[in-house]
Amino acid sequence: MKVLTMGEVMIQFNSTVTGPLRHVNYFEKHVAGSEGNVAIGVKRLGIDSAVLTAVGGDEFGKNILMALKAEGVDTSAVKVDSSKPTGIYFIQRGFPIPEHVDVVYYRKDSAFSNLSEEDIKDEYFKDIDLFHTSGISLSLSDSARKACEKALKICTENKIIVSFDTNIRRKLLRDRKEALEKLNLFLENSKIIFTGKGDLEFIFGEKIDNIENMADEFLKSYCKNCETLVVKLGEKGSIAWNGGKWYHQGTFKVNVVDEVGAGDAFDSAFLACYLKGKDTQTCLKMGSVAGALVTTTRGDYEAFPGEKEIQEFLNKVQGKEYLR
Ligand code: KDG
Repeated sequence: MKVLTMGEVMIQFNSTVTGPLRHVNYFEKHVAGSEGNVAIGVKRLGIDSAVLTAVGGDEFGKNILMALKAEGVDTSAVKVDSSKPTGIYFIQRGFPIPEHVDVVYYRKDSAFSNLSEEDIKDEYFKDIDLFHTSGISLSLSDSARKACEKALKICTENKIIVSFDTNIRRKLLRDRKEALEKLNLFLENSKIIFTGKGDLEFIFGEKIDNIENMADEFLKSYCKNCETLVVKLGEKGSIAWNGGKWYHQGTFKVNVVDEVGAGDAFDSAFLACYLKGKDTQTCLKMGSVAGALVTTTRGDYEAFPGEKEIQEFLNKVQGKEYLR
């Protein structure tokens, strides 16, 4: 089994203290970016992976390649574009809203944003069972979106399972109309779709009372070929629709240090379980464990568990999972 993910892998500068960035003197440097996180996550759970991305020929690009290789992710579909910079971003904590995390991007005109259809080669899809990307990649630039759409076409022609996370980033999309225009092809053609309560509210332009009703509406209106829809609800857990039935999963209580990356950890564990043929309830539970564990350290993927660690965690917390 092999997964190919497509998206911008970046360098994250993670504030070690709270407050406005102008007064933060110390940052931790991490490799991050949603789809790269998923490639690392599934690999830690024993599924081979590759990432289709572009980095600059700079030190940060080298850093990303080093990290992906160290995790055993296949980097043969990584383009090194020496004429463009690697995307970077900063995490500001607790300001101006206490407990809140703000993300500040420096990724305009980055190597990945300049990726185009010509960069998408058939050979990248050889031996691939599942392709995963997200709304972030579709929002970065027209050329990156067209490149993703070419990847989608190759997947459809070769019957590769397509998995998609709506991952709406409000700093990258103006409004729901733009979001729907850009995400539409992937919503229509993906077999597995991950979303979140916030993303559904953005897409429908209204607050949600009943999450299942809203998710049903989402499926009916936009997700023609979807077989599994997963809605991540943060500390309220997650639900999944599959085979005409809804499944529910609570969250695990951990000491949260950094919640960025939790959604990607969830997707990775869910997908790894899915590819191993596990049932939807088990996939949800594994997603929930991985999502909880990565929040216990700074950085998006460092605390992503392997099979053994998931078991150790479950043995310890058995019976203590709960819907908050
Ligand atoms: O899911 C975590 C990502 O959001 C983070 O690493 C940055 O990929 C990122 C993005 O575009 O927001």
